[in-house]
Amino acid sequence: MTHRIATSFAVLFIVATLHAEDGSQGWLRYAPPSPTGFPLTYEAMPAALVNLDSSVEAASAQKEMLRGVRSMLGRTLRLEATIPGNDDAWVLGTAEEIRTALPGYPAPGQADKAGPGGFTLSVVTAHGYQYWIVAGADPRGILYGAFHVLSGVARGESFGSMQGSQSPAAPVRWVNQWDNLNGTIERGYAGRSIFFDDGHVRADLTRAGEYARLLASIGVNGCTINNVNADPRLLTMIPDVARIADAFRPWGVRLSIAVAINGPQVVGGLDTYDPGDPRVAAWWRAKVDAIYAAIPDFAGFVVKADSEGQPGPSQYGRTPVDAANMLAAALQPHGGIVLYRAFVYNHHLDWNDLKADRARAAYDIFHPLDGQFAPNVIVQIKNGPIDFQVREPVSPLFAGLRETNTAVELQITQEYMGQARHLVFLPTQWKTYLDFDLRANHRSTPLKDIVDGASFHRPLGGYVGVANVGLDTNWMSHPLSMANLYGFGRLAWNPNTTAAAIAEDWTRLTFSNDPKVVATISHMLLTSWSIYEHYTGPLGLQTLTNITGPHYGPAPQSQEHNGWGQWIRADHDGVGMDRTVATGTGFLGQYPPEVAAMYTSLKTCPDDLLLFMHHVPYTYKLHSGKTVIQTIYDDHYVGAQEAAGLVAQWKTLDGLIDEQRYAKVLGLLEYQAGHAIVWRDAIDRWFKQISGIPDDQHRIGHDPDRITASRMQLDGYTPIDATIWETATDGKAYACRNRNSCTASAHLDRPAGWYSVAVQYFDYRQGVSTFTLRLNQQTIAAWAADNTLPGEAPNGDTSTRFTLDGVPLRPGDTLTIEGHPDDGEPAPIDYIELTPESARAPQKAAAH
Ligand code: GCW
Repeated sequence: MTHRIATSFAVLFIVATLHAEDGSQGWLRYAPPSPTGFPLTYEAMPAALVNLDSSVEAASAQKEMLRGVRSMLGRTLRLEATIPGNDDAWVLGTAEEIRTALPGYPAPGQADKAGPGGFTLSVVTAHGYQYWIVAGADPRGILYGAFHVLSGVARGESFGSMQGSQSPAAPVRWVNQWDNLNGTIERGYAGRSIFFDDGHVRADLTRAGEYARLLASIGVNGCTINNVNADPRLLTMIPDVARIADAFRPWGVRLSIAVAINGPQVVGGLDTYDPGDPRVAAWWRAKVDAIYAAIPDFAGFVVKADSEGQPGPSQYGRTPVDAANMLAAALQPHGGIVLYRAFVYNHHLDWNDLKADRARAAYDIFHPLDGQFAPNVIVQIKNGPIDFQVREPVSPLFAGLRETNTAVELQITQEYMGQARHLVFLPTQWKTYLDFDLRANHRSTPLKDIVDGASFHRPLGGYVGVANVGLDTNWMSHPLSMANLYGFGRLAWNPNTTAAAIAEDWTRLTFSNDPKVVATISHMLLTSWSIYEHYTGPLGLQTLTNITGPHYGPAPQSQEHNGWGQWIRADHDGVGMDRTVATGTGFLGQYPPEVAAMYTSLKTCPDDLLLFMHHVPYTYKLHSGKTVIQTIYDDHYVGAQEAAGLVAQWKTLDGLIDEQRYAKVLGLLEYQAGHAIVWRDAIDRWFKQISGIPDDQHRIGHDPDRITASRMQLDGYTPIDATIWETATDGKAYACRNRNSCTASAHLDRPAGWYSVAVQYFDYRQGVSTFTLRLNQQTIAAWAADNTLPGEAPNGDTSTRFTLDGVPLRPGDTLTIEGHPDDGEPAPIDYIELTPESARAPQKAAAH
């Protein structure tokens, strides 16, 4: 958090003049499109609307058209039962219904080319009247068409420019929610489950319906409501689950559940869950029949088995095919499908075995099974071979399954990507996966064409996004994280959409059409992944976060010396996993030959994945000409600088967007900029220590602007070890224990001038310690450590800073931090940093 002395009046004034927005509507705000910057073309819009289709989806489309047009354009459309012969009208219906009612459809030269789920927008002129047509290939298509129209209106597009046919790229466009029955969400960062509470389905499912509306607006057609680490008891709650399906149905979102393969034993009373046992298959058949009796449009099952402690077919010497096909057989008569996850690996790998490699697991297990899965099974494969890291290569399994349906699993929730506290726009990253050409059979086979079914002529397949929205009013906690949910839908609908188009459209819908707002936020979104990569784990090292803890702050050592296999094999001489066939784990041999050759050769292996593929000395020179170690150092300085730049960019929007979201995002970006410094310092210190190679710019460990607690005069504060040494200065935090308050004072000898004063401290999940900052005798700031960061000890998860700008300092001044512990949180501190604000005009800050 950053604060300024004596600016509260200005802030209050702004609050009073701007309309507040809470983010609950996501990108469906239906705000009036400002007429500045584009022509308003809706004068000619028909005043009537006819809906020819009787489906629930078309009823939603109709309601949505009325709501959107009224909200954006201030007009109330008149509903007509049939196409009026004496007035213009919007016409909603299936292409077939429209052809019957309006013989002129489609107008010459306007072929209706919409495939399943698709729509065609066009204008038909008959008896001198205009009919603005939203023709769905089916009921869902009508709904998607209506949302498309409304999105266009919100962005100031004319109906003319929207005309034409669109169809979704793939049939499966699902989100997975990792919601637990007790109401918590695994890797969810936006509050509790919208579906479950305390072991039950919530009585009030309003949010489930609102979620389905958001999903429908971006073409998502399925939602798996529970954690893939599945609780078998859900299988006993079908009547209640059916209520969620009822909330989804008007929006064309089909419900799916994740199932535990041991269900027959845990809740079914059998003494086995062996997929080869006929009693087990019969149990699943009966269960599935019961589900369809309650939920006729039930979509199917998602399965995580034999992974991270989940039960699986291996218990009985069976394979994923045995388990998947047994479930598929039960679902097949009803049209249901199984998404069987390929995230199966041994998390007790032997660190000492240089051939062991978690990245190999999915291919090693699933490739031999290619061609054996039932037609209604899809193998759901994470984009990369490890686990949603900041950068990974594409999983080679996508090219290894040519007679099997596949779907790509992308992670919308920012588990390894800053947990909705850091801005990371993921479509930029996803595009690098979707566009990556695996060169199967030496021809163009980009990932998007494989999962669409085009490359290997598969009838089923698509996109799954792990979303994890929660009860937080704005769904994903960080207002800008919603761009990731939106972007997932857009890419699942059309993977050729550019990240820039997604960023721009989302910004227009979510904030405003003001060109400055659009340009600024789009730019921030589009650069954010690269910024995050710079200050976390560059060169293919993975995120370098605490993989045995919350997956949040820096903790590179946690990757090593354990069974999880996220190793980077950093030692005194070099770093990186040798995954070559000749000398390494052989992982690269899982790729088709052209890709394997590209990664194997140091000449062609891209720098940004080098250390994922190779072990090299720290002094190895990259294509950029710089050494590996200097690149690691520099990238972290660049990244922290860029994160600070995000704050500056956002501040240029003050007054251009509502104060509520402006302030919320500003607070988050300031926190992120501070945490980027924690990341930078930790990773650079760690690599400097392990490599013994100095930074050629002498930055690491030389922070002339800092006064560490160890150099202050302490009253009550005592040193404790940071649990991850590199995340605090000299591995120590200073804690206030067994006292009500403690102080740390620094006597200053800085040149007189204006300074930004940052206090680096630790904020645990538990407890709300309070701090005051005094300049000589005067209190200049007070704040509370109330950010519930994911940790209970001083480390990179909890290290954070409070910043006060515009502080006038003179030699001889004393700055004192007074900490008051609370509930086991000992008001821990690390250092003060005094940054001269040489450019600042003195009158902008308050005198003391
Ligand atoms: O990324 C890891 C997560 C687990 C998750 C697992 C998976 C649901 O840390 O929380 O479990 O992946 O995808 O199954």
